[in-house]
Amino acid sequence: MAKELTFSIIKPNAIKKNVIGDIIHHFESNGLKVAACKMVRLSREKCELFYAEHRERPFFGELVNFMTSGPVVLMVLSGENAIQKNRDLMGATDPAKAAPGTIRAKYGDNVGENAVHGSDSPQSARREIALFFEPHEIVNLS
Ligand code: FUP
Repeated sequence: MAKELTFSIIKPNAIKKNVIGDIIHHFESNGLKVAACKMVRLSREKCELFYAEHRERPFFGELVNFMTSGPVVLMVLSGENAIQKNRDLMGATDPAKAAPGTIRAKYGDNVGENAVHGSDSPQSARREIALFFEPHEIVNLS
């Protein structure tokens, strides 16, 4: 399996819990490396663009309100099979259904405020990384 890049967000509820370090530790201790990282407050416009595929869903407004309610940490993660590995470490979308020990089981509050985002395919990863990072901001890790 070749090295892959994926996109990760530590969401506002996890930032409030002061667990940025623990979440990054989940990644680093499971073979993923942080290739880019910044803490920002998302604008509504950028957040709506990021979640465009969910625009017609009933939870869209609440999702954008939540994701713009406080700072988030945006990261590019690098490693073997990084997209699936990150999804496995996050756990199911609904924290109540997430396997014990996963990030969402530990820090998710509900299906909306579920602590972390991770790309679900190579296409999503490319799109999401390009939305938030310039190529020169991503470190080439070996
Ligand atoms: P995931 O890929 O696990 O982040 O899940 P989805 O792409 O299905 O959902 C994206 C985001 O929409 C979730 F992180 C939170 C939000 N969401 C809700 O608020 N309510 C729902 O019922 C489903 C998703």
